[in-house]
This record gives sequence, C-alpha cells and structure tokens, in this order.
Amino acid sequence: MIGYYIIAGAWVAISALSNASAQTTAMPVVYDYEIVNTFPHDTGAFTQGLFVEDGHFVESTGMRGESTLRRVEIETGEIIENHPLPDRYFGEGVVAWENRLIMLTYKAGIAFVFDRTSLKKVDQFRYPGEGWGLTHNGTHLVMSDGTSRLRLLDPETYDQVGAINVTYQGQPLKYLNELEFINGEIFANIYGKDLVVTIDPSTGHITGVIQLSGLLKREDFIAGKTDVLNGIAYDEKNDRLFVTGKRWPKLFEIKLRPRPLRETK
Ligand SMILES: [Ca+2]
Repeated sequence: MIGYYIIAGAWVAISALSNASAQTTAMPVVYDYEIVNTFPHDTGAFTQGLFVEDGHFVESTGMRGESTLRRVEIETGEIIENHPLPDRYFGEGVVAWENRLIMLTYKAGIAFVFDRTSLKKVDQFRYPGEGWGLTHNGTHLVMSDGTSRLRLLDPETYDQVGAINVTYQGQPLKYLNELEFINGEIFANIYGKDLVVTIDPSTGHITGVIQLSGLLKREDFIAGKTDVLNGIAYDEKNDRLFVTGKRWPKLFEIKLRPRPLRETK
C-alpha cells in the first residue's frame, strides 16, 4: 500500500520557519501535552535558563536591570537564593558544570562563571555573537545563539570545539532558544513559537515537535507583561518535564503524548 503521512498544525507552523520542501529525512514525531501539575512562577522572572538541581530549579532571567541567577523551589515558586547581575547586562541561559554555574548574556559577548554553592562570580569569558541558551551533553556545553547552529564548547576552556547544524527536513531551523539535554536528545524552544523541538545531536535533525499551544490560558496572560514560552527543565531522578515562559505566572509539569499519524491518499 502506497501512502504518505501528514501532520497537521505542527508541520505548518514549523515549515514556515524552515521553508521545508524536500522530504529528505524521516518525519518528526509530533507530541501533544498533558498537564500533570501547575506551579506558581514569578511574573518578574523573564525566564532565560532553567534546569533542575537537587530538587529545586536553577533559573536565569533577562532584561537590563532585572537579570538574575536564582534558585527556586519547584512546588511553591519561592525564590530561595537570588543573585542580581549588574544593570547593564541582559542575562541569558545558564548551565551547571561540576562546581560552576555558567551564564550567558544576550549581546555583551560575556559569560559569567559562578561558584555553584555560593553563587559568587569566580570567572568570566568572552564569545563571539549573541548568547541565548545553554545546556550540556555530558562532555560539552551546548549553546544556542539565535541561529540554526548550536555551538559545542569545551567546559574547561570555554573554547568552541564543534557545532551542530539543526535542520528540519533538510532546511536550517533558526531561533533555537532555551535548551535541555534529555535522554540523549536536545530539547529546544523555538523563539516566539509555542513549540519545542527535539534534536538528534549526532545529525542535527529534528526528531520531534512538541505543540504547546494553549498551555498558558488566555485568562492567565497579564497584559503588557506575559511574554513568550521559554524554559525547559528535566528532573531526571523523577522523570518530570517542566516548561514555563517569560514572566509567566505559572510553570507546568507536562507529559508528552505522541500524536497518531494520519494516513492520507
Ligand atoms: Ca533548560
């Protein structure tokens, strides 16, 4: 039987970003979500980086004059520790490596290195271009910069030692933002879209598209404040996946459900 599959919605949304035409690689799996838990989130947090550390979140926030690195209780959203950045810096993604927390800035070309326990600044380094998201794959730091290319950085020298060219159906997929390495794949927010994609780090191919439309209900939007979806964190110990957004009043624990393929003629 000859047939092909289309995946409505997600494909349309994402193909507009990538100008996908040639079906050169396997179709990604499309996932819908189910909300498992809803937790409070600080509406003053312009979320840029998010990950789970020992049962709490490490969260980095952006905007000049509002940028912070903080530890946050998962269930209550309570800020346990808060380290503000100097007003001139626009904070971006954060990652932990050994006893350090490494945090990017948007356009200053500077990353700050903090002691993981005290949050005291211990180092800084420069990089070319913009800083967006950060995660690690166990051997390298993985950094996004607004393009379709993820940089691989040596976690000791912070030198770029490689890159992953991210493609959707053979076409570059740009605006990769907050990142999270989960079970061998890189999850990435697409800036400005209610979408998270999963990336095979060995090929850069998009393997999955997570549709998060409607996650934050319209009635929960605060006019002039609530911004885009951003922030993915994974609690490996308890297999919990969290997502939130910039100045969102809520943070969600979600489960993913693969959408059944629809066969067409
Ligand atoms: Ca993350």
